[in-house]
Parts: sequence; C-alpha cells; structure tokens
Amino acid sequence: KKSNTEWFENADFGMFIHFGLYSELGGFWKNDTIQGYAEWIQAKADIPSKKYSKLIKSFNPENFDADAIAKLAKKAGMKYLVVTAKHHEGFCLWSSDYTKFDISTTPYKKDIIEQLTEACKSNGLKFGVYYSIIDWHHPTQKTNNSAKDYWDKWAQIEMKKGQFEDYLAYMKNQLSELITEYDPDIIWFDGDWVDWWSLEEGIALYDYIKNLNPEILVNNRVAKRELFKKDFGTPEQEHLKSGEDYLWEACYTLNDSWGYKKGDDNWKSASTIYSKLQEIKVNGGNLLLNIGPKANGSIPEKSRFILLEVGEMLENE
Ligand code: FUL
Repeated sequence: KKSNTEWFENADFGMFIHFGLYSELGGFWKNDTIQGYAEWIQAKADIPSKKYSKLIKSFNPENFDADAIAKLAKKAGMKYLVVTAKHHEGFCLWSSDYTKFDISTTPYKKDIIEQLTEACKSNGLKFGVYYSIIDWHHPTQKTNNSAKDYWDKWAQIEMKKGQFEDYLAYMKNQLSELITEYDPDIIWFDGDWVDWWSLEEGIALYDYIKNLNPEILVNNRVAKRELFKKDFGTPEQEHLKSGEDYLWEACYTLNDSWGYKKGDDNWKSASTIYSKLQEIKVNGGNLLLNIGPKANGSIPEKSRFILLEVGEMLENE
C-alpha cells in the first residue's frame, strides 16, 4: 500500500489559486491602489465589513472555466491544485450549509469548489482546499466600525470563551462539509498567527481532520507553524532557507500579489520559475505557484503564457 504522502513527495509542482470577492476590486479602493497583497484589501483599506460584504451581489465569474484551468495546470507540468475555498475575507467558494456568505448567494451561484474537484479528477490532478482560520466576516471577528479601529480589532481580537467555541464549531462544520462533499487530498490552512489561535487548538484541529480522513494531507499552518511539523512545511516566497526536516512546499506568487491586482506587472519570467523549481526539487520540496483569476473568472493572459512556457521547458528537459 502506498503511503498517503507518496504522491505529494513526487509531485514537485502544483497550482495555487487565490480567488474571492477581493478579485472584483483588483487591489483598488476609491480609485486608489493599495499597497501589498490584493486579497488583504479589506484590512488594508479599512473597509467596513458591511460595505465589503456587498461585493457578494456582483460576484459573477461567468468566464470561470475549471476544466481549462486544470488543463493549463497539466500543461505546465503541475500535479495538483490548491484553491482558496475560504480566504481571510470569509467568503466561501462552495455552497455551504453554515453561512449565506457563500457562492450560492452570488448572481453566479454555481459551486466553484465542485467544478474544480471534478475538473481535477477528470484531468488526473490532486486537489486541495485553502481554509483560513482568520475570518473577517464571522460575527466573532467582524466589526462594522470603520478605519483604524477595524484593523486593530481583528488583529488583536479578544475571543471570549463562548465566542471561541462558536467559531471553532463553525470551522469544524465547514471542514467536515468540505471533506464529505469534495473529498480533498489537501487541506491548506492559514492564519495560525493570530493571538487567539493556540498551538494546542491547532493540533486538536489537525487531529479532527485526520479522524475524518487520515489520508488527507494538512499543512503546518493549522497550528503555530514554527512549532508544528506536520504534514508539510510552507515556506512563503522563499525556499532555500527552509532546510526543513520534514516534507515541505514553497509557495510563490507569479507577480507580486496572490489575489488579482490591476497593474501588478512584476511578472517572474518562465526561466526564473523553472530554475526555482529545479532548486526546490533538489532540496526535496514542491513548488506551489499562484495564479489570481480576474473577477470574471478568466486567468490573466500573462500568467497563462508563463505557465505554458514553463511546461515547454519541462518537456524539453
Ligand atoms: C498568507 C496570506 O495572508 C496571504 O494572503 C496568502 O494567502 C499567502 C499564501 O499566505 O499568509
């Protein structure tokens, strides 16, 4: 019998997808571009939760083509795909029984996670879901106050006991829903750094997943990432420094942002990606390379071209 990590150890290369309501803004708020990552815009531009939530009414990625994305990943030489089922904003790309802040409330309605699950299956790719521990929309963490207040509040939030239990139950329900409905190969957590999320809670959540399905790979960000060494490490925008003594996967952006950002044209060249991939490979890791679809669901042309070029370079090895 193969071990559950074997496919991952041999995968080398995967596709990361950051897609959510933030993709509609493309890094712009009130005609100004924000600094840094576009998927952080709600916090960066101090957008009150009530206002931000309205983006759900216009989320309509009609050009989203899961099969084309899976085929692009394959052509690029990738063996798996991880998508932001729920990023920090709290919006869910699948149809969830536990919140209305999900894809079924949008004009688009169609379940994106389901489409990607199927596309990965039919194209022979493994499939993972990114799930943020931070959730700016959940009542335990959101605030309708504006500006500075908002930033400070979420970062240093004081979770009272009852609130914490509420949110934990929400996460467990959603995770079990994702596992039952979509049978993912990876659950890719993020947001472990907030004060209210302890190492112990992280380990307990890890065990919860493994009890539901021991085959699923869980990244180290489920618990405090510097302290937790299962199932794989997640160096971000770096790799050689990691020197992990366990499985690892380096994630990189193709330009400077994870979520789609207008005017972010600082693209890495195909040969840069190719050499990163080689370095990562010889050091025993995987490369998870990001694309950020636009609001209409299409993949920025430049990312497509770079991925296809990397795929060609790999074929000609
Ligand atoms: C980080 C997040 O805060 C970023 O938005 C992005 O998802 C990156 C992969 O992980 O911790």
